[in-house]
Amino acid sequence: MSYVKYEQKDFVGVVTIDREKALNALNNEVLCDLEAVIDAVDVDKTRCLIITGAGAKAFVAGADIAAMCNMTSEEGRAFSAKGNAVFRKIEKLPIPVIAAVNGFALGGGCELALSCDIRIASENAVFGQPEAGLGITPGFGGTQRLARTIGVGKAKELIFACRNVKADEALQIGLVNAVYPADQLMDEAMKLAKRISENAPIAVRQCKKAINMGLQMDIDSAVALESELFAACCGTQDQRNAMTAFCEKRKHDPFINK
Ligand code: DAK
Repeated sequence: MSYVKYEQKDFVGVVTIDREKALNALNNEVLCDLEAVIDAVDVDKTRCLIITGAGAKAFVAGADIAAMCNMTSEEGRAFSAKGNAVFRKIEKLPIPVIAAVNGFALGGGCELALSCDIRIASENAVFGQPEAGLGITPGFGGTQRLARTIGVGKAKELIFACRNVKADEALQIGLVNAVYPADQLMDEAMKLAKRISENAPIAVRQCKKAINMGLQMDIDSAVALESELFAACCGTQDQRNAMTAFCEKRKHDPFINK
C-alpha cells in the first residue's frame, strides 16, 4: 500500500500524502513513496501538479518524530539527504507545483510546501519550523527555503523561537499566496492549476527555470539566461499559434506543447 496517491485530471496531477492517522508525517516509507510518485509524473501530459495532504487536519505535520527519536548522527544524515533529494526533485520538476496546504504544515511539512512553486492555504493551516524545540535543526531545506521565501530576519525569528504562524499571518509575510475556507481550497487549487495549464507549456517551463535558476545567479548571468530561454520559445508552434492569432484578432488554438 502506498502512502502517496496520485490522480490525473486532464493536464493537472494531484498528489496526496496519505498517512492521515499520523497527520501525514513523513517517515522513510512516505518519502520513498513520494519520490516514486514524483518520478512517475508524465511531464509531457501534465502541465501543473498540486500537492496536498489527506484528511481535514494536516497537510504534513512534519518528519516522523517517533522514527527520528533514536537516530544516530549517521542515520540522521541519511534521512536528511533522502528528504532533501525528494524535495529538490519537486523543486526541479519542469512543471509548476502548487502546495494546497490544508492544515498543519510543520517542520518537514512546511519544508515540503516551500519546495513547491506556489503555496495556497486553508483558513485552518498552521506553518512553522519547530525543530529547535525538538533538539534538531530543520533538515529538509527549511533554513534555506524559508529565508529565501519570507526573508532572513523573519525566517530566523520563526526558526529560532519555534513560532508557528496561522494562515492569515502566513499570507501577510508572503509565505502563502492566498487563503481560502477549507472546503474551497482544492477547487481553488484546481482553478489555478487549470489556468496555468491553459498557457503555453514550453513558455511556462522556461519561466520556472528562469526564475529558479536566475535567483541563484548574478544579474548579468540571470538576464543572459532569460534571453536564452526566451529564444528557445521563439519558433515553437505554440508561439506562432498565439502570436498569429493575436495579429489576426482571433482566439488562438489550444496549445500543444510543441
Ligand atoms: N511525527 C510523528 N507522528 C506525529 C507527528 C509527527 N511529526 N505529528 C503528529 N503525529 C501523530 C501523533 O503522534 C498522533 O498519533 P497517535 O497518538 O494518534 O498514534 C497523531 O499524529 C495525531 O496527533 P495529535 O494527537 O498530536 O493531534 P493534535 O491535534 O492534538 O495535535 C499537532 C496536532 C500537529 C499540533 C501535534 O500532533 C504536533 O505537535 N505534532 C508534531 C509537530 C512537529 O513538531 N512537527 C515537526 C517535526 S520535526 C532532519 C530531517 C528532518 C527534519 C529535521 C532534521 N535531519 C535528519 C537532520 C524535520 C523535522 C521535523 O519535521
